[in-house]
Amino acid sequence: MMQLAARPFAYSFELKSTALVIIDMQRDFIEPGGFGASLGNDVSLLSAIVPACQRVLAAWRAAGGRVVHTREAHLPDLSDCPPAKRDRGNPALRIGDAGPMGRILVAGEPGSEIIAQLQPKPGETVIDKPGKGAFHATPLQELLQRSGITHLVFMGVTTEVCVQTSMREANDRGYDALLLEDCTESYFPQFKASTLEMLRAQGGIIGWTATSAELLSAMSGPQRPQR
Ligand code: C5J
Repeated sequence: MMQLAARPFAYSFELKSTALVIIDMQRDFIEPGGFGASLGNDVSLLSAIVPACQRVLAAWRAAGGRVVHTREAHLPDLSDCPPAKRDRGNPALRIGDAGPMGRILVAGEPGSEIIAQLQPKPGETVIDKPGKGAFHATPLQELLQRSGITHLVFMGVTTEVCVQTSMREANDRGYDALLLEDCTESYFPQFKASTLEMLRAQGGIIGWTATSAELLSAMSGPQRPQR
């Protein structure tokens, strides 16, 4: 059992029953010239978390922990994209339109790929999700249950959209979920700050938050289990 300093109180987990879930670290959200940038967002805010994510992913892999990557990616015929999602508002580019890195949020397009620095390794799970949450219309719950996973450590983007939705879905399904504060980001700093607050309010009503340093310290400490 490992325990780390976290908010609102300590978070305990066993590596064998915990998955690291990396939400939507895709080129279109994070790299200049992608979908996020084309909407006028400052993507440097998001790319700033990449080194911290890399440190956590490297330590998690070295410890032999289970890794799940998600991508927000629709089928090429958009049959899994409800009109309510595609038609919302009046953006310059809609899901499925040709953007700077291929068709926006469509599986197999360059922009929907995970950034090079966090590329999945063979054996790691990659889930394409049509919604904001990682559980909605995906096999994630079944995969986690089959592997005896009860705890989830989250990183990724964006904090208040796909990360928060996934954490709330995880909470409803009975997982103990932790979000790494410096491994998640939003195009809107005030939304990130509010999301961290609301997730851990009321005694951790949705889950816990901690820094990557706090997690890495717990993983390198004397409590590290022999597997
Ligand atoms: C958004 C996401 N922001 N991955 N997707 O549309 O948070």
